[in-house]
Amino acid sequence: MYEIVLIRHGESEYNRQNLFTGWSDPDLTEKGIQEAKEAGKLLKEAGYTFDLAFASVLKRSIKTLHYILEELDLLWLPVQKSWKLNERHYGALQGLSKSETALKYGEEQLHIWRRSLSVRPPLLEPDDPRYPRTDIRYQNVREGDIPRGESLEDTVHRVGDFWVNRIVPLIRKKERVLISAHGNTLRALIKYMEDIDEATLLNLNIPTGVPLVYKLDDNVNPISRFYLGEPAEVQAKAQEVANQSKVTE
Ligand code: DG2
Repeated sequence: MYEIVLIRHGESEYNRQNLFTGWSDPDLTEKGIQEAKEAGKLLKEAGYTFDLAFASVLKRSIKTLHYILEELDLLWLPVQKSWKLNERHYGALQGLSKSETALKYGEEQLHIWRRSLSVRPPLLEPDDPRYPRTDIRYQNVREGDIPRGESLEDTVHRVGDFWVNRIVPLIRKKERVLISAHGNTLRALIKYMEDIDEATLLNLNIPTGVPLVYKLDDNVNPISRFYLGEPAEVQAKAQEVANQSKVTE
């Protein structure tokens, strides 16, 4: 039996302002830093340690990992960063207010854009400054692979591919792995691993900065998952994420 720990980064500046983030690269807020440190403390208290960690190439994921590793006295740990763990690309919604978008298009449409499996957001135009083709961190990514907006299903493909080819072989070698990623990257991974139905997926909200532990069987298939931390607090944090679709938020 194996175990892996996943975490969504702590609160970012865009989360605080309730803006669609995707591949935008805002920093952590002070609260986000505290959430990351708290996650590190929880992991330490529960006796977790790691051999290797993963992050996306976005600073909220990288810094969250750094604060966790600092709490665990594991700052020396090898870290692999990949764009394949980036947040789902939110297309032309990136940078817009979620509550103002709900006001303009309705809460139902907003919920579909945020939580459905196959609906893509409005796509970025290729000449949009938010299209990251010239961003040096993506210089080795094939142009056709750089998204202009993704459905969760699109994200499931790239994250699933990364899981199977880059992470599962390490787990089989008994490497203890920690992954610092994003709300929809983790929803995509959960969808990939458990093949949960769309109704469940629509209501699956990942709180910021709370470690999510997966128990895996000998074939690296999931047996169970649970959050570390006080269940009522974790539930309240997940509900906060759900409420970001509301006009009044
Ligand atoms: C959020 C998730 O991503 O947003 O892209 O706005 O995890 O990087 O903060 P994260 C974003 P929702 O899908 O919850 O609206």
